[in-house]
Amino acid sequence: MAKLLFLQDLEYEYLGPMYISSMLKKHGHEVLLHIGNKLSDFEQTISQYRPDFVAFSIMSGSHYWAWNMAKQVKKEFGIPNIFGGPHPTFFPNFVEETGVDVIVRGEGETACLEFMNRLDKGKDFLDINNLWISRNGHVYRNEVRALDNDLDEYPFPDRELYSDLKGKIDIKERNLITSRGCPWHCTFCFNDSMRELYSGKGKYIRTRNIDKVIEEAKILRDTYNTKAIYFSDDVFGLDKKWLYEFLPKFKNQIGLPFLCLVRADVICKDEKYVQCLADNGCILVSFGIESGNEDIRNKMLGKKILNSQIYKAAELLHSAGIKFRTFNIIGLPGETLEDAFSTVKINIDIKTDYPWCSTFMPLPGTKLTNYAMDIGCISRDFTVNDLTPSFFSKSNLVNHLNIRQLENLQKFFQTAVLWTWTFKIIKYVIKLPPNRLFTVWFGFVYFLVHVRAERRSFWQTIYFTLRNYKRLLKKG
Ligand code: B12
Ligand code: SF4
Repeated sequence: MAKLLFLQDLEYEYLGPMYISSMLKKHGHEVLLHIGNKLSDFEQTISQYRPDFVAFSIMSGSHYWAWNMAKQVKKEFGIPNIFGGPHPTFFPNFVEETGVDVIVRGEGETACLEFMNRLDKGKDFLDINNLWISRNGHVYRNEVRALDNDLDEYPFPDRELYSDLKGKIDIKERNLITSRGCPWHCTFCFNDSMRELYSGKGKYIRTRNIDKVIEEAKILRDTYNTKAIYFSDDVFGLDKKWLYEFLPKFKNQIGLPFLCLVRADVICKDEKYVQCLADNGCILVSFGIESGNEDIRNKMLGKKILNSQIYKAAELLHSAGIKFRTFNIIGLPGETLEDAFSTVKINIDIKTDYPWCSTFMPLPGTKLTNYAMDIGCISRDFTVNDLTPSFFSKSNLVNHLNIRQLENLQKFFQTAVLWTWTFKIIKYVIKLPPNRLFTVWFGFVYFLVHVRAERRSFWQTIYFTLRNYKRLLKKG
């Protein structure tokens, strides 16, 4: 039996580590997760538990903290580290950074199990697929293995992994995933790169067995006192036949309200879809508008959704009584103020219940970032380590017309959409230099929208925000 200790800064249940953990525990290994901020928060657990490796699940922008922590753990305790998640998947050269030992690319259940089995048997692991290993100045790079075709072979995510959070934060609503993969090719999304990574390595889109999903939902409801389920599939119900069989069963056997992610074109191509969501307990859907300018949305972002489809989808959702949240991006390469205003306008027109907006996050290597480099608003030597830690903090674009005003508009986006009379004033206010007051105002409105959209408890969300504020917005 080998021992793994996940360290995490954000007080949030990540599905990735929970999937890894259940797989490892099923095969007799030990896994623990501890949430904290400074080394001193972890010292006692590390000394008592003595893991073989410390593990981190990381995203680009938020990887600095993990990297720093891994170095400190190694220095103080001599314990090596392993990193997984989107950041090492898409930026595997992270393995070359000081102090990094092992990274895992792509889906991690089987790879991590093989790794732990080898540790347990005292065998070397330099040749395990999906793993890149840094040792004695040399990097061992292994290919990704074929995707596991049957997601039902995985045990359910290990919800006990986050027992640390019990009583600390409000988890009335839990994430559950019914499928993996997405067939679209939006240029700003990880799916495009993920599909490329796995090209020729098996079926990319996989859907779980209906009864297994129901069984997992039952556990969430009965054992974990879950009050609502967030289906966190990239696009929920891609397979309509599956969906129309699943939802009535979900309503009859589980009866919990649910939230999900959809696409405006999927909604309006089939009226039965919205009705079926509404009839079976859907309380909120979220979908991406990204930009109000159709050319930006479709030519630059590859979204392939028309304005008319967005208007139609909103109409259908309003009449079915389902509230919706829209995702938007401001500060896209080459975007003018007028383009950004059109994004605000379309959200006002369709009466979005919960607008959401970030600045554009230029992940190096994506088509969109290459375009930003081509038109000169990001320097050619921009690396992932230059990213601001959050897409709510500051735009990474330089030499871009009106970028400071666009950055300010992101801070006032929700205000302008929800209280439309402010839009005219905001157009003037954003001409002022970015400042702390704007950030504080953004934080306040974001908080209100979040609490209402996800039906979070007001006080527990305040508590969470205060505890995690720095971690969300600062590097390291
Ligand atoms: C839910 C979610 C969040 C949640 C939870 C994060 C999480 N990791 O679960 C929250 C709200 C915290 C979040 C925040 C952010 N997110 Co987010 N989020 C997602 C989302 C929608 C789902 C994640 C999920 O549950 N996937 C399902 C599980 C099963 O997959 P997984 O997490 O990838 O895990 C598998 C593998 O990666 C691997 N693995 C993961 N961890 C580990 C660890 C080890 C040791 C091993 C061996 C393997 C391993 O094995 C797992 C099982 O196969 C994804 C999109 C997506 N569909 O993945 C974006 C996504 C992960 N987010 C993304 C980003 C950029 C962010 C932010 C960094 C944005 C920002 N700059 O502000 C912030 C971070 C803020 C902060 N300071 O922490 C990007 C990451 C891109 C990248 N290159 O890193 C994604 C991919 C969306 C996108 N833009 O395309 N996010
Ligand atoms: S539809 Fe959504 S999940 Fe799919 S590629 Fe586009 S942005 Fe990504």
